[in-house]
Amino acid sequence: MNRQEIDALVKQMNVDTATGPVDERVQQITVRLLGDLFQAIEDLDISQTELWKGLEYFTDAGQANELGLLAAGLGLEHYLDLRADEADAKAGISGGTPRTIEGPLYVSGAPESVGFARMDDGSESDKIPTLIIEGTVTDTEGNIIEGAKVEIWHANSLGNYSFFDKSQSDFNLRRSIFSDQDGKYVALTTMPVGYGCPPEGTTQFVLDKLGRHGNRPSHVHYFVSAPGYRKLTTQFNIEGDQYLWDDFAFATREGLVATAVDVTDEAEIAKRGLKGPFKHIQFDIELVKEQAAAPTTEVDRRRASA
Ligand code: MBD
Ligand code: FE
Repeated sequence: MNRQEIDALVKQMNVDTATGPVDERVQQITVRLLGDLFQAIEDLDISQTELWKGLEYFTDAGQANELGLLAAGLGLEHYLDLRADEADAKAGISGGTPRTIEGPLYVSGAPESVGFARMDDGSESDKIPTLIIEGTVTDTEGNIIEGAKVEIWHANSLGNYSFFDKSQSDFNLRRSIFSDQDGKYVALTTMPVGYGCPPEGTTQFVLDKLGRHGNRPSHVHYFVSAPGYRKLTTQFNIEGDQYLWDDFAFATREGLVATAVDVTDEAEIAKRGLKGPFKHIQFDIELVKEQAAAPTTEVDRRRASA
């Protein structure tokens, strides 16, 4: 079949057969995606068996709750960031901390505090280095922003995230810190280790077919929001990790690489109320003012809440 015949067929089956109210947008997208799919079946001569294997794959991936992970691993989520950057540029918006993907492992409802939070539950304190993350939230002119909500989440020493990993305590390594009167936030936590896709999972199954690994570098996620500013979704990825520029989710970007500095100075350790050496990461955040013509940075997607 040629494209004209395909489009006519899809229209006949999914437009002309309407007998009730139509959601025009859903109809438009459905017709387009089906036409593109039929065209791909033609072009690649996709067999019936291959088609059913594909549908069965989505059943399995959905049942395993891995479709969000798949979207990250296939580059769909990063592509949406590149599109959002492009839309911003077109609207004349520039500056601020770069965005990068949310990923599939955010959980809402983390404990809140002002200025400072300890994020870890202490269960890995003797296994991995202590990490202090701190920074200042400002606008793009360097004016401090007090009361910005800095939501932070990261993995433990095994690359696992609480809630999804039921062996961890509730909200371990997840906190919401409001910037203080100096615009500052400080998080006392443990060094994250990079995530790896479940080796027997549905995402790794596809990555294997593509000859790809399913690893991320060590990283820390952020949502930053403040009244009058555009919500920022970002992460920093940590210098020195072998996957820093080989991230299966394509989230590492210029401007989002952080260096974990070893602090061994006794006075510095004492000042922090710690017992031994720690690692320190400075991650300052610049928010862009909300403006009338700006594309929204809020994304409505299903998220876990606890
Ligand atoms: C992660 O921790 C993550 O950030 C992404 C994008 C995908 C899988 C695990
Ligand atoms: Fe992550």
